Amino acid sequence: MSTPPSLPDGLRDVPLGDNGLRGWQVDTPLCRALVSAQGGQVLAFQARGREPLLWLSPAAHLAPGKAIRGGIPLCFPWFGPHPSDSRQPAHGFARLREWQLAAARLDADVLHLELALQADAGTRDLWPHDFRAVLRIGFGHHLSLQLEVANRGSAAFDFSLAFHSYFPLVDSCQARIEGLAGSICLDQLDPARHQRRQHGPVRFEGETDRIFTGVSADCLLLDEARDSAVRLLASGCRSVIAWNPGPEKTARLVDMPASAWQGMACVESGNVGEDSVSLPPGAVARFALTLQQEP
Ligand code: TA6
Repeated sequence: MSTPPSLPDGLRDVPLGDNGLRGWQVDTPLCRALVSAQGGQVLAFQARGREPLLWLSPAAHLAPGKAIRGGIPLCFPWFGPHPSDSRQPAHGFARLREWQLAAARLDADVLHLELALQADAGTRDLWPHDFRAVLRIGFGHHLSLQLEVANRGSAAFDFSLAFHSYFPLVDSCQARIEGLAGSICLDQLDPARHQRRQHGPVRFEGETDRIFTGVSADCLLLDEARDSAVRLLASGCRSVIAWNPGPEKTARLVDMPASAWQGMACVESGNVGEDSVSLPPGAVARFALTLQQEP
């Protein structure tokens, strides 16, 4: 295990909850943020003079091996249920594993973190491939993430991924996503799983779970009740997922208060389903997301 880097000004190692999780508190002239070592998961981000960018459940589990509901969970190396083994964790294992701090630096008040996760016996039991994943996060006026996946094995492997971002809303029933009109959509709630074309903006009317593939993955989440928006600028990503659990599903989620569905929505950027990635041996793939609050 390499020696962790020294922490620059604006970065502190902190406990998360009281079950042994740890993470880092970011506090710079540009922003404050909180990151969990488990999952390399940004839990909170607030640029100076702005509203919080991300939503974190007040009932989120903060315990080893349990997914943390909120912020930006990283779904990797699969999205959704495991393709063939229902015993496997949903959305892959990356959000459940501890990522190592590989580098940290403060540059012109922007704090840059580099977190790494690489294959070990535990991951190979779940997914028999040698990989190294590096998550680079920039904390400035905006929040930016880059995931780099390297195939360190001798055979190609396929994976899917998503930055599963949770955003706060004044009222999810008065919110919409612009930028997906005309895209092909797979409604996860449609038993027939028919693909259809999205007409107009995506709205959250009760439980909403839609996967858009083959898109540019840039879109805008508008919070109409607050007249504000978050622009998602993605590169290397061709899928967007829109999710709100609605009242019935939320009532079944122990880590989410019953009314919380009205104050949040997920707009996720990645490569899922037919956009999944095949990575040859020795190759590296990069996926990036920048979140900009507007106005
Ligand atoms: O991204 C949408 C989705 O796949 C939904 O189907 C729902 O399961 C959501 O992710 C949350 O998943 P999680 O495992 O974090 O509870």
